[in-house]
Amino acid sequence: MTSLPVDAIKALADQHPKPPNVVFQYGTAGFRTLGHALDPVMFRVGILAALRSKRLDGKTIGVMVTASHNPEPDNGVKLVDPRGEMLEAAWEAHATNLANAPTTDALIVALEALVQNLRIDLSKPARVVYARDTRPSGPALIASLEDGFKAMGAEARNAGVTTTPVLHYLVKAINTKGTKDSYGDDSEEGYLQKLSTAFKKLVAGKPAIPPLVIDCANGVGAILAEKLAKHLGDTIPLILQNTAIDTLGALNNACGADYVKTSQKLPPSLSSVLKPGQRACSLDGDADRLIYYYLDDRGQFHMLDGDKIAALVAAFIVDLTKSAGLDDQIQVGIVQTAYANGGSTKYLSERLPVKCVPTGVKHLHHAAEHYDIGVYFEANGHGTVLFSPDTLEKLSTYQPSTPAQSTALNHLINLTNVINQTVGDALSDMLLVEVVLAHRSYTGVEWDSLYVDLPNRLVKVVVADRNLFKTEDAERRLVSPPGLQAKLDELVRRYEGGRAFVRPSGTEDVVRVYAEAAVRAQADELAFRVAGLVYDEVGGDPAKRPSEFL
Ligand code: 16G
Ligand code: MG
Repeated sequence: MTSLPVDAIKALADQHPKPPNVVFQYGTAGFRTLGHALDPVMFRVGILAALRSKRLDGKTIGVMVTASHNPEPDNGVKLVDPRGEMLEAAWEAHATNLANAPTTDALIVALEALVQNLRIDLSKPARVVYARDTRPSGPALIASLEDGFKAMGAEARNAGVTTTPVLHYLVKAINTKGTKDSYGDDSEEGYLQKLSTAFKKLVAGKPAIPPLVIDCANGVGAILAEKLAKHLGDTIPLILQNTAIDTLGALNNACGADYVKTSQKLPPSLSSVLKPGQRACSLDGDADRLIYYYLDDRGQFHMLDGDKIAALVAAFIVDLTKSAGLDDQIQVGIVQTAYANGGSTKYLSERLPVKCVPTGVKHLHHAAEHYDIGVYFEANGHGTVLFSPDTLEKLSTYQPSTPAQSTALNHLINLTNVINQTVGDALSDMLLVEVVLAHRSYTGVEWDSLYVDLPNRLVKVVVADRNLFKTEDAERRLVSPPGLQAKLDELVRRYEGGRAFVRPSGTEDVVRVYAEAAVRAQADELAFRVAGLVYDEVGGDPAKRPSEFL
């Protein structure tokens, strides 16, 4: 192919017309909206994925069809770059541009421009691998995506119904196959083997692990968790809950990681299952977020979120680097966002370098790459640990001088295999957490007591145009609308341990408010007062002002 297959594209594009008056945007999590609205977007994403592959010399590009923790009628799509990472930011704009081309002819013009501007060599091969979650709108959207591949003559591999992190794994495994950096066998089975083998080595010789309850959010995580349970055998008994992937409306409904984190509550479906002191965790709808929790003896709910996971894991890795005699050569660092609980930031920054970046995995991931070992987690439970290429090299060539050093070194090497380094992965993170708990002989109680969370509250304000809100300092301060930040500062000063920030959502037409304070009632009050300021600032109708905005 030396020029675009215009006729093939035209013929198929006409079957996926873009309706007028809708505007699509490739946001932090790709395109995301009601599933039935996405047909034209899928077709165009199929073409774009093929072009991205050609631009990168035929490397395999991933496409994941999911709307993660969103309710069932929503769906979405995102692209995965060759090393298993999020799509390069510059291409988000190209994706948005193609998705909004109003007609088939306009689409062709946009494609021609893209090929020319980016000097895409169309004679290169196009290779893609794609998957979807369990949403009912998935199969039709996959068919539209496949039309996009077909129009471009791409070599397309269907990975079926699987989790987002498995798709990221596959992309990296395919692109590293047969090289010295081979990431593992390029199949779901290869993924399960890799994680479970490393896990078994890491917990060998430790006391039996008590059963763990997993809330699968009635999503694709249920399928993978069941397969994983088989691989793990009796090394860790998994009790799978919320596995109703075929029940309409069940996905993420009153369950899953986002429900637990946002409502700070136990999913009602677990109330008759979970025993006091027992560990449980929730995955989200595509299994890339993880939140742990337990009930204490009085039945009170305690949440162990992404910040707690980061604290647990980072301290363990630091100890291993010390025991291995590598602490002067390998620096461990943390990456968080403004949503990290103030309690966690204090605890971590007294021990390690901590960087704060804007919300969204791509920001965390890239910042974590600057450390030898970068631990990144969003409070919402999305995160992973990255080992730099130098660190991996050091671990494989280092000569330990004592048996204790050798043991610690092996643990570190096994950790690099249990951790999915391409992206946050609920099942991989779950195994990681279980390894640390087993090594430390911790229950949820000891883990929880690493530091105390400040009471906090999230509120959203529906606004006509969230783009009026602009932030700086990793979203911790507003620069626009002018003057609003000064009002917030004035308000926050009145609350002990108070902290609050306002940012436009990257996934919904709302502005989000986060507040924390030394005591619960104050955190709630601060959040609602800030929400009230935001509401008034944008000229919200006083008659419709939510009453809780004080
Ligand atoms: C997306 C992001 C997640 C972020 C969330 C914030 C990815 C893969 N996912 O789900 O990291 O926490 O958006 O949503 O980047 P918001 O902008 O609506 O608050
Ligand atoms: Mg998700």
